[in-house]
Amino acid sequence: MEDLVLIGGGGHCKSIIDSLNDISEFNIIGILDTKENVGKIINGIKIIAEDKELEEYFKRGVKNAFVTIGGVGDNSLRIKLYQLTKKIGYQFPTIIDPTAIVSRTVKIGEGTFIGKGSIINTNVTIGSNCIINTGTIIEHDSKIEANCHIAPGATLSGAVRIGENSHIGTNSTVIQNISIGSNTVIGAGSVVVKDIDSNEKAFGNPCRAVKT
Ligand code: JB3
Repeated sequence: MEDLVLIGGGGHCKSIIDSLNDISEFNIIGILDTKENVGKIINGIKIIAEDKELEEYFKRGVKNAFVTIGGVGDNSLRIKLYQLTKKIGYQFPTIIDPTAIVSRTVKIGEGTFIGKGSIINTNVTIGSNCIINTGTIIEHDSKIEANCHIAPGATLSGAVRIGENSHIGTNSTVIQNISIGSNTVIGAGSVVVKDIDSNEKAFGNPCRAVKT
């Protein structure tokens, strides 16, 4: 098994460790987190160091990393850590929970996590460093760009397009052929029946952008 270092030791990290335990493809050498958390044990895995040790671990031969910080709405820290880690030379696996149903025709970028019970139908494309969280449904021909978080229970119907860095809230519904732009947050439980632009915060049924 190849060595793997996780970055961020919170709730989302626990979800990913749980999936990795059922995949047994990687040897998790430890978690990197902030100074005050070094030494803590998260689902049986130790927080071994701060981010500044990433280069040292790479030099020692650890070639795989995974960003296990989640983020609800603001994923700037996820993106920063992903870019920093990639620059050092780390590779990022795609982690798919064994209970997810993923069509053979789906394309998934590096560093993306597909959570328990998700259903990803035919011809879907998902970019890098995304979170497709527990129990989501992504229907045929949908396209999700990099750094997106599709939160638990969200349903995207056919040919939906989500721009990069966007967050689709827990249990939201997006009907077929809808486009949602980049850097946009869709609030939990929304029903999206019309396109939503980039850089918006939107919520409700029907989902409407709010002036911030
Ligand atoms: O909604 C769901 C199902 N999950 C949420 C997930 C998507 O996002 C979850 O409920 C949380 O809202 C969030 O999960 P996350 O990111 O694990 O949140 P939290 O439990 O607060 O853990 C964040 C961890 O990142 C903490 O251990 C922080 O100390 C750590 N952290 C903060 N800044 C950092 C840094 N770790 C590293 N390596 N580097 C940092 O700069």
